[in-house]
Amino acid sequence: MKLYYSPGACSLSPHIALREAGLPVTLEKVDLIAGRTEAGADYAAVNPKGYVPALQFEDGSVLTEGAVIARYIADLAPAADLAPKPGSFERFKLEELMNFIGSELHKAYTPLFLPDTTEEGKTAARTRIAKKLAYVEGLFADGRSHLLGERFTVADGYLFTIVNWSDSRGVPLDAFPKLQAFMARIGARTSVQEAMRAEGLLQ
Ligand SMILES: N[C@@H](CCC(=O)N[C@@H](CS)C(=O)NCC(=O)O)C(=O)O
Repeated sequence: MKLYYSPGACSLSPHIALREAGLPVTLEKVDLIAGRTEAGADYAAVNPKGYVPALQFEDGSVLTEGAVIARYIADLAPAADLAPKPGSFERFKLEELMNFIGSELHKAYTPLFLPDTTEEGKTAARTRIAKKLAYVEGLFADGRSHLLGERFTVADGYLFTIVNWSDSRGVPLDAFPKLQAFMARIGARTSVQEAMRAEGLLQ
């Protein structure tokens, strides 16, 4: 399998999942502005949507949408226990989280990456993000260490990936101590350290 990624982008989430699953993968960096991969290929031929991540299989088929790729990886490696059993209520709680992170949190950060967002637009985005992070902080109110309880799932890797943008995008986390502790906990995992190192984000 080959994961098309951009350093520190949302592709870090399936990258973490692949390392947690212990699945062999090659990485190919994408220049999102030029629309080319580091091997010089036209990235639109891999993912016509133009964005990362994309996971390509030996037969050439491609899976896109990070939240879906992460769940696919979890189901490819059931022994790694990265997601509850398909069809179970717990699995739907995972789906609920993945959908929330993908459609609400992930996309709320997007204006902070766009060159044409005004200062007012950025302030409004930070206000919207803070509301969503307050909801996430509440999920940890019962003392749980991970989103679904005490074990790591692909939702934790996805949440870590998105909230990890906060510092560089001027999103304060001071009001969310439990979320900060979660970020430190997930950031210390071997899979996360390895993935970040491989993307050139850590020494
Ligand atoms: N719905 C997609 C969105 C992916 C996405 O927003 N990717 C960003 C990086 S985090 C990107 O590649 N942006 C460049 C672009 O849209 O051209 C998913 O969840 O996988």
